[in-house]
Amino acid sequence: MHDLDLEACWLPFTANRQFKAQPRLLAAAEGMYYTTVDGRRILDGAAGLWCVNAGHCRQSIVAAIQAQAARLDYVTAFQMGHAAEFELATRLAALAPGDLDHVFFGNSGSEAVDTALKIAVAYHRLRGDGARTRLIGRERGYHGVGYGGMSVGGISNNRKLFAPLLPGVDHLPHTHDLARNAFSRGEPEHGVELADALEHIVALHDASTIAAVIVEPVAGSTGVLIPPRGYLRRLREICDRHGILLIFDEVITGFGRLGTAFGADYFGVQPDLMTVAKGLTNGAVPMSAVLVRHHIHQTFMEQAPPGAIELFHGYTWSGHPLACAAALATLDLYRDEALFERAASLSGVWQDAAHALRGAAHVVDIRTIGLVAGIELAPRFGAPGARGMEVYLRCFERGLLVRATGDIIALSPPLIIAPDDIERLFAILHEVLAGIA
Ligand code: PXG
Repeated sequence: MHDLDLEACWLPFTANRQFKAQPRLLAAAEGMYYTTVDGRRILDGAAGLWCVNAGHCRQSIVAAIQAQAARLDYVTAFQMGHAAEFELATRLAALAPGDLDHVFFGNSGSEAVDTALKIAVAYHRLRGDGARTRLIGRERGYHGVGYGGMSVGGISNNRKLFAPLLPGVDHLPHTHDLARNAFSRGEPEHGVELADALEHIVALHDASTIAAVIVEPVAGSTGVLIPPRGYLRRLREICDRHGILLIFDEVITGFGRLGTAFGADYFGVQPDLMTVAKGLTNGAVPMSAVLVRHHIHQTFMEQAPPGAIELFHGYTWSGHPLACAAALATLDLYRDEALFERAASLSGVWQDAAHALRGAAHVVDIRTIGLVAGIELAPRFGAPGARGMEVYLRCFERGLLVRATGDIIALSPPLIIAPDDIERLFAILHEVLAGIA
């Protein structure tokens, strides 16, 4: 590897100069572990990046991709199809809660989000409610990096250099409340009233101008922000009262992360549209999807003249055969190994282990839900994020992959993690925390 030239590749969301001075290169993966180019094993505490829910390089997924690549490599999804995309859509519709019974395929979470926002605005327009164009996101929300997702997103670093963003976007306040909710298990007790901010936005702009609200059921990227008890239900009620569509961005919470198929199931709240990606193919091939409720899809089918295209939107790789093959094999694994149920039954052990870090050096909050944990550290004076980054780097040296976002360590292992790996993971993290300033 000494002759590998790192210069030309511009890595995303990465300190490129620091990385290239001290690169971390992975060569292989299996089950719960990566192997580095120099042969070290790394326990995957992040499921890659919240996506490898069934563990790495699962044989049935590998075989399905290989067979599909040899049989039928590519089919345009425009006025054309292949069996796997229809089969996959049917299975996703059956897995999804309520009447989310139509599925539009994309290739990334960002594309799914932009697709969902476009469907929401177009739906109102088709019904003759064309003034409903306003989109409501949330502070600290992450919905990918397209102009739509970035605009409804609420992370300043992701937005500030790229203006002008979409006009007509407002944000709900985030729900993070260390003073009242520190060290919560599951949904924190305080903060349901934060959903009422939507009523204020409605009062300001009038409901007749608002198309949709988009939130992550649990905000992942900004450090595991779990909704206060009753919060999502109240958002749903306010949306219903005012004819506003509710979009759940389940790119992270989908496919068992919370011990249920989707976050909507965990919280018992029905969204009108749902975006998924990541765990859909176990990370093996890029793919995303938007799931849409029956009446929304029906509106498009009824409004366009017979023979006309109903939605002028789509991607060259929508429903790509390799992605469909990977997704079908992934859904089989989730079902056959009962991985969502496994996540639910392991969740107690996982959360106990996470909360046992209470009192460890620098830890100011631990929050857990399903097979997720957010460990918030006190920032170093004058250097926010530095401590989180050091923990990330030290963990990697010690053979553990975590995700650091600012000074929050996010943990989200593959759902196949065994109790002894849970113990190992937190033991490494504990030692690392004890060893840094
Ligand atoms: N929505 C949500 C909720 C996400 O978590 C996206 C959309 C965008 O997906 P794509 O496939 O376009 O990347 C995401 C992506 C992190 C991290 O540090 C999380 C994501 C991306 C990058 C970093 O937790 N999630």
